[in-house]
Amino acid sequence: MSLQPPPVSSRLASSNSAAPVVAGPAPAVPRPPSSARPSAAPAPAVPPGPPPISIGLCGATGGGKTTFLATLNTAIQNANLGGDQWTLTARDEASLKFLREREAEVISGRMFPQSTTVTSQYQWRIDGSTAPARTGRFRRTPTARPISFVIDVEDRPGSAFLMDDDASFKITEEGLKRLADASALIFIFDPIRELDRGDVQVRSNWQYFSGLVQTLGMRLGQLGRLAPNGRLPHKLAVCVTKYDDPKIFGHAYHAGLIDVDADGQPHVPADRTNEYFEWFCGFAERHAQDSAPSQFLGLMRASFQPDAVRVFCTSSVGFYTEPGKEIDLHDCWNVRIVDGLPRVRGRLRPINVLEPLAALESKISTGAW
Ligand SMILES: Nc1nc2c(ncn2[C@@H]2O[C@H](COP(=O)(O)OP(=O)(O)O)[C@@H](O)[C@H]2O)c(=O)[nH]1
Ligand SMILES: [Mg+2]
Repeated sequence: MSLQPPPVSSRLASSNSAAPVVAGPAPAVPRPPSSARPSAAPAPAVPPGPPPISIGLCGATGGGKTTFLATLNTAIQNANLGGDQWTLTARDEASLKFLREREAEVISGRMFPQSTTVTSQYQWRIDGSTAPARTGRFRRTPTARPISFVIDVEDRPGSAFLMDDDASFKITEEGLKRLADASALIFIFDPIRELDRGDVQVRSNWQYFSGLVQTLGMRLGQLGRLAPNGRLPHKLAVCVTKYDDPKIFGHAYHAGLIDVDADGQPHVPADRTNEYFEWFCGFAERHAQDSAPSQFLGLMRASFQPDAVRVFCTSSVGFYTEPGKEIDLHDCWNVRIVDGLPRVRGRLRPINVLEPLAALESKISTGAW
């Protein structure tokens, strides 16, 4: 394995230690399934099974929300190859169609999903176990716990989260209600947006997050559903994604924030994700010439219960490894540009796609992440 670090082109920020996010004692009860569906079609009969956990999938346009969903089944199959035992089952035709079409597109076609223009609702049942398989992803869990849950998630255009009358896509009243009623939010934080926006008028991740948080706060406050300390009641997984991108990876590696795991894939250790996020915000602020990334951190910490937030370092495509060889850290970007468009280069190896969902389920069902 070539462990020589990739070159670094600019100075690195020093890493700050972040307060660890610890589990709180009180488990929240999953909300009952919402009867609302965005389409005008009559709601189908609810299939038997565990009650859905309603998850609001949020984040800026182009951040990787649809890719995250499109790679979920591959994440599950890869975890099974590593010793876990998970199944993913679509609960309705639309969810099945998305799974089959997007997976074929990204695996066989090596294409990323087209940009999302309408809102679609999906429900997938996930069954598995945290059994401490020797080589499995979830091997840190001391005792086995059978897991069975349904995620109920909507994929919508990112501009919806600006909550702005001028935005190109305006969220419906029903969509807003579903986000307010959701047990959990997943916010896909797009680091490339921060690095590329420069001083042009491209909105930061913080503006999307702020639109979402402020609007939900007002809505839930009006309904008397904020926590006694004024915070939102949701569990929050912030997926800081695309860390595979060469604009970030070499810098993060040199900052000592990346380990190469037994599976040969570079990971940010699970107990250092807050540190990674803080490091990235400092790094990005030198490119962006404003303080939006730090504003994001501040808003994240102030708007949710401290034990209700967890940061994940996600790459939906993972890292490239030449078949039959070990990873070359100088040449491991799993994306290549063909005719100006990004294409998946090799085998798909999603990192921290299944994990945030399993962690949210655990937090909601047991009170512990
Ligand atoms: N490097 C890298 N790029 C990604 C990843 N996921 C998505 N992308 C890129 O981000 C683009 C937008 O992704 P998409 O899922 O459509 O974003 P959405 O608008 O939030 O749904 C894709 O076309 C890819 O170029 C990832 O894991 N790594
Ligand atoms: Mg999308």
